[in-house]
Amino acid sequence: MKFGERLKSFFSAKAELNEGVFDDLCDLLIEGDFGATQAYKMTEHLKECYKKDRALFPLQKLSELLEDELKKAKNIDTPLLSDTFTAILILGVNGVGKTTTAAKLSHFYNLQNKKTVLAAADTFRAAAIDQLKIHGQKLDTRVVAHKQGGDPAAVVYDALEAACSCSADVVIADTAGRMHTKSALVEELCKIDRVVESKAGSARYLKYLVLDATTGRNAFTQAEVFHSAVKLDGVILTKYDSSAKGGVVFSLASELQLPVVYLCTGEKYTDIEIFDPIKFAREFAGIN
Ligand SMILES: Nc1nc2c(ncn2[C@@H]2O[C@H](COP(=O)(O)OP(=O)(O)OP(=O)(O)O)[C@@H](O)[C@H]2O)c(=O)[nH]1
Ligand SMILES: [Mg+2]
Repeated sequence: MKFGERLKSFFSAKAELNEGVFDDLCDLLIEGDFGATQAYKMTEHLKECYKKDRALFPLQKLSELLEDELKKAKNIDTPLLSDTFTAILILGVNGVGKTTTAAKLSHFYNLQNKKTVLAAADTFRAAAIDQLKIHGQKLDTRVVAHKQGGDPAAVVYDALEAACSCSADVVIADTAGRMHTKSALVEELCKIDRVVESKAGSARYLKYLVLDATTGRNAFTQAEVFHSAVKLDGVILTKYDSSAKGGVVFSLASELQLPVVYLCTGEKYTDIEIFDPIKFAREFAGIN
């Protein structure tokens, strides 16, 4: 059951909105992957609003408060709205869906007449390069790759050169999964970041962190570590089609000012959409 449905049935089962209901709501929000402090603040705010206006529909008000939380994230243009050449680095821990998302983005931009080049900068995991090459073949998109064990920064460097020579609009670099708890891997990421930053020059350079929505609050910790290492531009939330609740999105916005840019809802190339904050807040609150 989607989280919004749970919230809806929670309220429809209540005869009156007393103190206990708001306490239970706080617990429910925490179950929906809200941080405890944020869930408490949100519930208190809702309670205050209700005291002033007993006629308010709590889910409608909750959805408005959630939208306000999402507005705390910075705004970010997608490459589709700009003619500036864009380099995108896809980051994240192991298995969250980075390679699949890199391919989905390539497909998404290609459909909008933006030429893409994929960079196989996961030189660490056996078969990662071939995995991206297969996507490249299916999508009829060029993949720049070196050998396994090579320098990932050099791969991105070459992909940027290749993109220049074939007049591509966007380079999408898939990187190796790295645990945020391993400092050596995070340091290696800083090096890749420095190389790409200097090579990108006047191009737009975006760093997107891929987060698996099913990992709940752990996704927030991952975002904190990656963001402090390389200053992220946005998040791509994957596996939202599974039993994911998604409350972590609100903490990303309010505590790290990080926007979710794309939402992925399946394994197909087409299972990606631009994140719509209003739609997300309404769905989370069970208002359709
Ligand atoms: N249901 C669902 N599955 C997804 C989604 N995105 C990716 N996957 C699946 O998640 C699994 C891992 O995807 P990958 O793209 O290989 O993940 P990765 O982050 O590149 O993994 P590593 O390179 O090993 O770190 C695959 O089975 C994908 O099909 C999504 O939005 N929904
Ligand atoms: Mg991968």
